[in-house]
Amino acid sequence: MDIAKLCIQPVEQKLIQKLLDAGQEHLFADWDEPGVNEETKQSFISTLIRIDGSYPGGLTGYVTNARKLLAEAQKGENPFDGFVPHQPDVVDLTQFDETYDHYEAIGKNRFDKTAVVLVAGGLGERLGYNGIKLDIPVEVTETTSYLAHYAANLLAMEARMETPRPVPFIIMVSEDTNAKTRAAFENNNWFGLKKEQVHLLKQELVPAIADNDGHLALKEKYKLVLKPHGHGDIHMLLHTSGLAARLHAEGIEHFVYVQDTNGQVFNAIPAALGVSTEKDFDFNSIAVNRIPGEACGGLAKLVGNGKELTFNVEYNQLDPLLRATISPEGDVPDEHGFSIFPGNINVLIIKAASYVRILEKTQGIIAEFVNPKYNDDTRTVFKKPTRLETMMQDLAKLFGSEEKVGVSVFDRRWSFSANKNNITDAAAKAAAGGPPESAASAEADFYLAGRMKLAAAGMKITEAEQKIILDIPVTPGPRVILRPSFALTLDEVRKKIKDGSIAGNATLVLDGKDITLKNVKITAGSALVVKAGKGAKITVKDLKVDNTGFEIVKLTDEEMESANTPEYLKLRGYHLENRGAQICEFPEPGEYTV
Ligand code: UGB
Repeated sequence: MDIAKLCIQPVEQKLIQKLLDAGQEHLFADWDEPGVNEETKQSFISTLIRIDGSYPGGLTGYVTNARKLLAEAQKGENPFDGFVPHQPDVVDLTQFDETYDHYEAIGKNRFDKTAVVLVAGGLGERLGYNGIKLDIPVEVTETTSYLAHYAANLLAMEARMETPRPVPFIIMVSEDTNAKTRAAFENNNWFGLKKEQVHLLKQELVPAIADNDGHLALKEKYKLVLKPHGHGDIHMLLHTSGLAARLHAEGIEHFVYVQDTNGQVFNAIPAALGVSTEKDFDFNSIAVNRIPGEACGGLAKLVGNGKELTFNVEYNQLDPLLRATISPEGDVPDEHGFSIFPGNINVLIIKAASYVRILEKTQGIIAEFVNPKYNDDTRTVFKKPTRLETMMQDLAKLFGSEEKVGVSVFDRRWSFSANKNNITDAAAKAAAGGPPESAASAEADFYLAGRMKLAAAGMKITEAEQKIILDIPVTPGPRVILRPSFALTLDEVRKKIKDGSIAGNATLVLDGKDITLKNVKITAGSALVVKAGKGAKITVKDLKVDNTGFEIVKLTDEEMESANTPEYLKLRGYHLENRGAQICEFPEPGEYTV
């Protein structure tokens, strides 16, 4: 192909020449003669230009990185050769004790120096939902979406600051999720947030690679095969957009990273921020006790080769590492039934100063890896094109001995219950004894966290009997929702709730800052919903709530099949019906007693 004859811009000619020099002639081989398929050619070149601009080092940098990583992969080297895993520096926050209160008290004063980063570029193939996961309701008592729930937490954080300032909310989207995420904000008046505090950063796909020589794969003439680069892109985007450095300069000291469907995450954030602050951790991973074999990485300190590094060993690499070192039987349970190392739930708290420095040094390209599936032992031919990937938690691999890397372990269902699996897979996981991580189990755990808060305040809880819905076990009640506006810490819950009881399938929803409950008894199946607007002070005292409440109603086979049933209900297999809940709403300022 004669580039000079192509009717394109100099910058495009330059890129094509660079690609030719980098051994990518096949991309331009057998092109049609000038005048034929010009639009398709132009669109192909535009794609190349776009990807070249979005990857630090450009497309040729990507090819160079790919060749290096593919050569290493071909040798089949063990990335952990010479390292032995040890327990990381752990702060145990699995109990609501003095230590927990201590860290929460520190963390709640740090909200004005915190930015929240949500990675939401994933399509959620395991869940198979026909929309963005952020739009799925985390609970169907009031049908609050994950995004609305996260936004409410940010507003509640702001409301607790001495000098309120909006909490920066950075959301990574992808081509798959961009338009719908924007629409969710626009259709809901930005969930009460200020438009300027929300930063949507879009990750681009990267080209797939056909072979060990780093040839970019073509789907057909003039069309690359493009694939996601993984959640680690968030670091690159925070660097190339200049946002991390700017927010740090504006006073942000910690970035908190969360995933798209974890309704529990803000329960743990205040105490974890307290840990990061007091221990001066540069990198703090929120973790849970891990069940052996589950799709959740293990956090370990790897010691060897003159180094000591604490990071997540991804679930597919953990068993071989353990077999080769400290546990010949592999990823097996300890005496408590848990895996040897705490489980990574990909909730990270990173100190802004160290983060910005590391981003500068690396251009935000964090520990890329490649995972080709080879045709045979010669490791020369791939079954299908592969691509470079990154995982956000791998940033920790760049934190050396000068930095402090630690782990804060929380009660699992208090801090993590994701909605990742479709009903069939979730049922299989439950049958195998693991967490189903489905819409129903995530919702049940959302209510459980509410019960844990009530119990910490001294309320008497009697749980409902377990129900099996679509082969997934759930504890249906009491369904307790303490909105972030009501309380963000255990200390706040304890100050606002005294005595009382709640039982069985009962429901309690508290929404608003100035609500106090004294000796409120909610009988099985009954429901109390209290909502306080700005300036409304409500005291609910010595009240026995005994009504027909909300009822969980299983969807019939017909409803499960029907196109009229919302997909978020089909993911659960039930809906909730209000049979006579006591709903007390006080939108106007004033003092009220119920
Ligand atoms: N995501 C993106 O934003 N962009 C992408 O390209 C891909 C994903 P998955 P995964 O929760 O237990 C992680 O697919 O990667 C977002 C950890 O690596 O749900 O299999 C996506 O939208 C693992 O150690 O998870 O596993 C979502 O918000 C363990 O912690 C997030 O990235 C595991 O999560 C995670 O994507 C877990």
